[in-house]
Amino acid sequence: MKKLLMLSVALTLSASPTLAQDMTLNIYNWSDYIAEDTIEKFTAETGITVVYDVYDSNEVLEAKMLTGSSGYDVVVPTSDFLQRQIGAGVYQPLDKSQLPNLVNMDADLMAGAASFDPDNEHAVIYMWGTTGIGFNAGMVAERLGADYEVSSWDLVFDLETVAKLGDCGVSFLDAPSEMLPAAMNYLGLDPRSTNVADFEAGAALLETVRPHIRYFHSSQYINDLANGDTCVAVGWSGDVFQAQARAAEAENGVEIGYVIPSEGALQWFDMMAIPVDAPHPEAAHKFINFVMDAQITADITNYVWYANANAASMSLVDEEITSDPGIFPTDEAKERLWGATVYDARTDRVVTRLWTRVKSGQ
Ligand code: N2P
Repeated sequence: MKKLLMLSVALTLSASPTLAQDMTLNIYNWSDYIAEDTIEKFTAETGITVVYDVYDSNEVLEAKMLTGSSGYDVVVPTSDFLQRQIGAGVYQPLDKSQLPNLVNMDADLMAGAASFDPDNEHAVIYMWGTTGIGFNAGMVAERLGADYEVSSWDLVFDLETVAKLGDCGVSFLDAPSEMLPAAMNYLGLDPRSTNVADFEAGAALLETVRPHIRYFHSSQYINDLANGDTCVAVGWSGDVFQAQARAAEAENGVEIGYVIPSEGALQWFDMMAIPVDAPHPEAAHKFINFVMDAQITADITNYVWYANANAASMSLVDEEITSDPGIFPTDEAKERLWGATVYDARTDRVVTRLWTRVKSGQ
């Protein structure tokens, strides 16, 4: 009976391939990274049902992509990871004839993304941001003095400073390719270096401050900062602003700030791409095109507080966001940002080994 049923399902599917292909879409995106109504609107417009899963780490996404048969139709790797995964044959070229909204994209930012994906063949920018420091203004002032201005990586990398914050809770991202370069940069080394000795030096610095770090996690800090359960987080721009917004909404007196530290920070680009074995590539193109609609992208930015690369959306983005230098850095701050380096397999192994050591604290 079961066999028969399966056979009839298979027959139905093959009898109307387009219909079957178009009706569902499996999306795998970062957590806290989409407006509340984006998926609803997409389904209303297209009739396509969406299964939406989330992650908070490029490594987790990469493991799934390299294994294959993930079942996902749209995924959102960061550009350096994207490049490595393209090299592994993980993504299909986009059919740009199905993406008319590409005209909305900012040409300069897309040209920048093309350095990871020539001609933007496989991916479109979803959102971008920086990796900086989120902090609870009141708790930090209590411990470091009302005059202390949070503007430097000293807050988390200077042992004497971070030691004073240990009791209120400091968290680091569980993102080795972001944390190690930040530490290297603080030491005056090139954050884009792939020298083993430079990674070792960065890891040594992180191990020194490790006793004062409460946890390594890449999404938990949003709520913790918002609730006053932690006071400092190395985190992603928009996520820190979401913590700020949640605290404001809760009217709990918690005041959260975000800084791109004076020594500089990583600027990253998250890219929408379609796995080579995606079950619904046509629906995937529809979704990517839908996101590139000026209003839809503006709605996402207005909700998640991340900068987008959609020039046509800018006039629809809240002024509070476009004018915030933590979200859209000033030209002067931009000079201090660095782009991600693509690690080959050997470098990746070094980074993974050192990261395990830093996290375990031994
Ligand atoms: C969203 C995090 C996206 C930034 N929560 C990571 N590149």
